[in-house]
Amino acid sequence: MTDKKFDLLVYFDRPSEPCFMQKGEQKVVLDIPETYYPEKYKKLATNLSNRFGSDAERSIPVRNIALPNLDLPMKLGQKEQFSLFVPGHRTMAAKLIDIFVGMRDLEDLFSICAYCQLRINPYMFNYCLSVAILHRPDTKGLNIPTFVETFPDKFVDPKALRRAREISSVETPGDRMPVLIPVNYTANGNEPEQRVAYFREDIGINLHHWHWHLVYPFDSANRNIVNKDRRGELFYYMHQQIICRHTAERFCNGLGRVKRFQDFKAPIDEGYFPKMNSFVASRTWPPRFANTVIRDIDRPVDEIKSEVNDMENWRQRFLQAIENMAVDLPRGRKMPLDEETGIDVLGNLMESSVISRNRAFYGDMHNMGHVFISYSHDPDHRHLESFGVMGDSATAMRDPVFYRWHAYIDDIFSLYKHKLTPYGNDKLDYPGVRVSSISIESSAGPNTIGTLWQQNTVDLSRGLDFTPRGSVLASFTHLQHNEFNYVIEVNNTSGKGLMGTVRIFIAPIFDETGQALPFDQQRRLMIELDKFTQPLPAGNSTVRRKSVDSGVTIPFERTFRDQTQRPGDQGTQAAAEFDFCGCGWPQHMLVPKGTTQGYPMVLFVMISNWDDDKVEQDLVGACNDAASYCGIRDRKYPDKRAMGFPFDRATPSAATLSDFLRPNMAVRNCTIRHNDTAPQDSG
Ligand code: CUO
Repeated sequence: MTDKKFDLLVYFDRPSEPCFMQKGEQKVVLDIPETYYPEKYKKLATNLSNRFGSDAERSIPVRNIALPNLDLPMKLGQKEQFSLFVPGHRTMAAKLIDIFVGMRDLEDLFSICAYCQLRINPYMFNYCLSVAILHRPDTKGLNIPTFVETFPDKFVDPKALRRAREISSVETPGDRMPVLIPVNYTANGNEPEQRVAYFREDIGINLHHWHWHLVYPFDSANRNIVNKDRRGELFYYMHQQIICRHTAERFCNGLGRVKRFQDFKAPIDEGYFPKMNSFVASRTWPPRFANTVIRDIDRPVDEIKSEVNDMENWRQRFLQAIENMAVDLPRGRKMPLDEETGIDVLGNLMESSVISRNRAFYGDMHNMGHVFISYSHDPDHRHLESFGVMGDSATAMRDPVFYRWHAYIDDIFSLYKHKLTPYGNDKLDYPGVRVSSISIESSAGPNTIGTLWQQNTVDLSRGLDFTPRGSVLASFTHLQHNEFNYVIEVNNTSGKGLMGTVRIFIAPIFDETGQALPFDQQRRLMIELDKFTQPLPAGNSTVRRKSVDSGVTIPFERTFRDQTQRPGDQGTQAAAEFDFCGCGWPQHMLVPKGTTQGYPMVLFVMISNWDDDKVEQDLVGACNDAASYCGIRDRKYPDKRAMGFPFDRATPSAATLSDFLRPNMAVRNCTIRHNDTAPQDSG
């Protein structure tokens, strides 16, 4: 550990203020080589460093290095929006990531950052530096401040931000009251989709999605950054789980499943008015009116020229590949889609990432779906508008159409899964292990989970450029549930100790019309709640597991990176582990909202044979508590089975979930009961 890597954090403070201004609460200034000042500041260089350095507590010397060619990433204006989904932006970002990752030591990295911070688009700069920090060996364990703190404009109602600015200008830090971020500010009850706005616009969910795409970039000149174990499969699975979770929320709120966005020529029924302002671009995020149709894009400014027909062609090629269970490779070769790796190959083709086996042929279907939708209000740039929220991984989940698009993508993956041989007893059963029951222990009553509204705060000060210093808290309302335990009764009849993987899922029982869900539909709505390895002593035993220990979630304080909750001192192993692990479904959204009367769901548990699941690797020091949706940094995915096992494949012989059960599985009907009263303070 060196101090140098912590210095990089200055670049996450006040992202659009030039880096020669004082940074952070510790009043740091950078001693920047004169040649680094852009033309517009050059004349003032000496003056500026005196002005911002006069009461500084620390000065960081910036090494004068030979600068690489930055023409490509500098093509994007500093006041523009940046989207990972826009091919041109991706290429620029890939180049910049490559430069950051390639810097020979931290001093050089720090130096190139100073130069870039004064010239490069702040969103792109932040993204590329974050990716570099996650992938350079010498920056391991460095805390990247949560994105909501750096760019609160991507998550928070602008009225609340304006109020925060006022407060920071007129009140001293000790006197500042939290600013209230309202709930339900993007539409009223006439818009049915508004019933699930608490899910779509949840800050934690959007942070998770942004973080996931940060950990799994799809473009980089350095293939190792992209080529992670089963990343294509994880793209499929993490987004599939988002769709399951969103569907359950819809059912709890009297909404049906989303209509897949598969007719590219049909109007998109849902409108979305994000009501957010971009600080950097000084623009309002454009809305999409109801019944907008996606159209061919011709935007020279973004170097995009693409036709809706391209999407149709790519889709046809996917359907053909799945039909043939083989993909076309360049130069006429074919590659079979096998049981083991087919989904991973398809995931990379579909997203698509640079490790797509044939981007020229299968194109860029998923990313361009985001692009077509996000430019549907101004496909030829005649109104000089930038992209809508679907164009940014930090904001895309706010828009109802996100779920329609990803549900369709998921349907295509599911066509492939349907082609696979159903799991037989050899895969499903675990001879010698009998699960007699699963139940829920909670304060809400037996087999009942209580949900409620809770209020919490996030510190906005880091993102309020050009305002006086000191913390400015914003208080927001989010869904929460009371902690509960799973209690699983197991009988190991083998006569010796065994190891098992416990897999816990929950799913709706009825569809939107009140009909019992057939198994083939219900299995696709199975939400993974937890997965863990468990020693099973011979004979009867009881496994008791806390909801907060879930293998899909990270704790609330880690989603929001409340620095007061950090364990250990800065630089210690404990702090380092805490720091990296920002990817993970937010714990407060583990279970669906339920209803005030009590929403019926079915809880499922399976114990599989660990010998068939285990991946031999050293996990010491690895962040692995939210591995199901995020994998483990620099390690293999820690479960050999297909993601979503045992529900990822169809089982035509089972009409109901009961038909599917084996002796090593158990189910329990349970109830999610929502307390719809004013939010409780988390404190
Ligand atoms: Cu995460 Cu479409 O991939 O948003």
